[in-house]
Amino acid sequence: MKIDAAELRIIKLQLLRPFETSFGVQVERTIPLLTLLGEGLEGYAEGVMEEKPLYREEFVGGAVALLKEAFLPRVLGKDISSPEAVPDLLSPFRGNRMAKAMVEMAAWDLWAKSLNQPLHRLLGGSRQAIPVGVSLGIQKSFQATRELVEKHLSQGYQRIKLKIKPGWDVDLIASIREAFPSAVLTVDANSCYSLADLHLLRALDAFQLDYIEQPLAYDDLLDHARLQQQLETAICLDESILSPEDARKALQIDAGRVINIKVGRVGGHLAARRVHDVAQSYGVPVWCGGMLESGVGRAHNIQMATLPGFTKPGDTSSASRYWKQDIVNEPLETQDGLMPVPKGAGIGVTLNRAYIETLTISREFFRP
Ligand code: OSB
Ligand code: MG
Repeated sequence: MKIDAAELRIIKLQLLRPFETSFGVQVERTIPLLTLLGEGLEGYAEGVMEEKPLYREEFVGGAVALLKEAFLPRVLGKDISSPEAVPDLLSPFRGNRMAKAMVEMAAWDLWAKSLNQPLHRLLGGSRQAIPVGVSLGIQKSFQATRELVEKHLSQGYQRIKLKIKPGWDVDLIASIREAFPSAVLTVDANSCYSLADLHLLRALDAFQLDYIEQPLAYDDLLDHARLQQQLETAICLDESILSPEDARKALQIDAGRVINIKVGRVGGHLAARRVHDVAQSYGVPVWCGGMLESGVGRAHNIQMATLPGFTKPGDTSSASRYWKQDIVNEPLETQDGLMPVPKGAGIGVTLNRAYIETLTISREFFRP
């Protein structure tokens, strides 16, 4: 498959409502949207990095600079045997997996389209629909949180994940657990605690949480292992896992017992599948996380989540929870807690070009 050209757009998309986590409040996303052109077809991917490095180190400006100056020049005009060749082409450059993932994921979409196959079939997934939960941001009150939980449970979501931060944790969870004794509940701290908070994290053991997501530092495995030893609840790693090697090391030292796989965070589909395989070899369940993606990233995530090890409900909930209007034409909506896998070739969604035009901040075209 020959990659002839690329288009890189930056679009801004307003969230329907603010999304608050321990690292800040998000009201919109600035999304780098990459199109790779080849074989008379187009492959799409979006970047999952934030505008500022609040989640991990990557950020939109850095990704754009790298794509232009380093990554796209390595793939444009190349004839590759499959998308599995893309990570090798980019491997001289360290880190920056979210930016690399954009190239790799767009190449997978293009390749699957060139074979007229849905992407999940090429990745090895077979499910027609994937189980999903929701990630609920920090609300104004416990009452508001209870109402939101109630609403999403009644919509059929199979798991409720609540964002927590110091001062918005044990009492909140006690209140939610009391109101919903049998709901599948989890919490996500986005790295806001340390081992000094052991008493508090141990207090969460009382609420039958399915797991506690990323309680400690974004770049830590060792303290997570020390914490896991002292908790009954499983730790789920998100920020800490950037590669299959990270996953292997984490599971080897029991730093967690669940992994949140974000295709964008680990460098693309090949790496995500390898993280999945490592987890399977340790008997550890995985689920597909999200970064408030538009329909392009969401469709990629859904394709990956069809692999057999994705046994826990993921975060890829209905697009209509995030946007008044999505940038793709196909609705990505859950039914009874299940997200149907798009049926078309590649990622299975098409762009709403007229709408994207109105959201565009900048656009550049690249040739070899
Ligand atoms: O930690 O999983 C996270 C959103 C932005 C950044 C990090 C995270 C999240 C979410 C929401 O939890 C996931 C989603 O609904 O797409
Ligand atoms: Mg998380």
